[in-house]
Amino acid sequence: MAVTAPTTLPAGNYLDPDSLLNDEERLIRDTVREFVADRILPEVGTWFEEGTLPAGLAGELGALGVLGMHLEGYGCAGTSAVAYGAACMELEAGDSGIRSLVSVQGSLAMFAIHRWGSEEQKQQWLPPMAAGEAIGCFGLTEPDSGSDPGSMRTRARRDGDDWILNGQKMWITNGSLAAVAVVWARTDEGVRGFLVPSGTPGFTTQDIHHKLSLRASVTSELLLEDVRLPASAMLPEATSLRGPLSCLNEARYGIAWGAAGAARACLEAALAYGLEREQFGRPIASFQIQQQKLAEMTLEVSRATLIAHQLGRLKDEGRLRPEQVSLGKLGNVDAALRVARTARQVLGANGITLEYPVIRHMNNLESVVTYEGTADVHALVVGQAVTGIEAFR
Ligand code: TGC
Ligand code: FAD
Repeated sequence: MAVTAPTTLPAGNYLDPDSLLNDEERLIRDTVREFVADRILPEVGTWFEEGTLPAGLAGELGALGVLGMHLEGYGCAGTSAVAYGAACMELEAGDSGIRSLVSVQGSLAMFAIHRWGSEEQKQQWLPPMAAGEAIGCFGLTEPDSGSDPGSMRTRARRDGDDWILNGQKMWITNGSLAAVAVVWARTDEGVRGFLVPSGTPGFTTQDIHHKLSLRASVTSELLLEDVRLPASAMLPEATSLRGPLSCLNEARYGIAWGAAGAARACLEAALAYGLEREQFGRPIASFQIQQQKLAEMTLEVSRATLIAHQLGRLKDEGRLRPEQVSLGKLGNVDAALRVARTARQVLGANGITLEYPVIRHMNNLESVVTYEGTADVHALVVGQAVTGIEAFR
């Protein structure tokens, strides 16, 4: 018979990272956690299985106040970076696909307009995007340009005052849902960004099916065939690859937090299961091998959470560097994948079903480790930062 004593520390808050949040950040975190518990967790297994998202979800996330929440003005809340990160953590504890919807909307599409757009573009698009009435997507990747976006083939050429766009974008989150696509294209003046409203003649989307990962998320191909846009559709301030890459920093920052949330959800599921499930007359959590797994998962979640907080603190102080974001994205997604794979084993056969969240997180994280810069790309960024030697080419 196992000897049991009261638990003394919560696995998901072992080093008390909650104490690093101020009152406002904790309130925002708690509000998002409650939304995830009430609205996402009861249904997300079904959305994942069916490969769908409810049509009104963006509006609900807008009402919750998480779309572009860290941006200032234009209907955005202007919260701290830590508050935004804490929200991402809770959303991804629900599902990476839901965090993706929020990341792409706020950190990629809205940030691109906020940082690089004209005043008219900001007035037109940001308020409805913050409310979730207009969804945005971000088209950088192409079939032959993933890790190396500088090799993009999508082209924009001037025709009088207009621009004509031709090309193809691939793997675009929210693509077919979007009222506006931020499309990056090569021009004679360098890489420029364009706002392409849905319904523009020559602009079509096609959803990508048969995904076994990030199923509660829409992923599409964007096709641009002689798409004519007025001069006012170009983001005036972005004049090189620096434009889109600066947006990626924002989304990667949210992912570093989000991955820690997915890991925490897997750890908590494994712990609850281990305490409940009995084999050989004892709860499986009473066996040393399982306790070692639980201890290692607790360590990974604690480390990832503290890394996320430190990135947030640096960001709020205006000192966060892209190379530091790369370390956070690399380390936290890797940790989350290891936690998810370990947790899945703790659940035995039950670990392969959607009755429990673990295999859903595990499969989702295979996308998270690939998008927004693969683990290899981020390792090379960190490698360059510490050696001074570029190893991409
Ligand atoms: P490189 O020559 O190094 O840089 C070109 C210009 O950009 C500047 N720069 C950055 N600026 C801001 N933030 C960053 N992270 C930056 N990285 C580079 C750089 O200073 C330079 O500026 P300038 O003014 O001198 O021209 O560019 P490179 O072609 O050698 O590429 C470097 C590399 C490999 C790191 C970059 O291409 C890269 O990050 N590749 C990965 C691509 C990627 O992450 N794609 C993501 C697409 S979006 C997505 O996946 C959404 S998923 C949905 C979700 O988020 O949930
Ligand atoms: P590749 O770049 O072809 O890489 C293949 C392999 O080669 C990887 O293991 C990579 O690490 C490795 N590799 C590449 N270069 C090097 C090198 N120099 N040294 C060593 N190894 C290297 N993109 C968008 O623009 N917008 C989106 O909204 C978006 N959403 C996405 C949603 C999902 C679900 C997924 C899966 C992807 C999404 N992407 C999006 C695309 C994503 O950003 C790319 O998949 C990613 O950048 C990697 O590109 P790739 O798939 O072409 O892989």
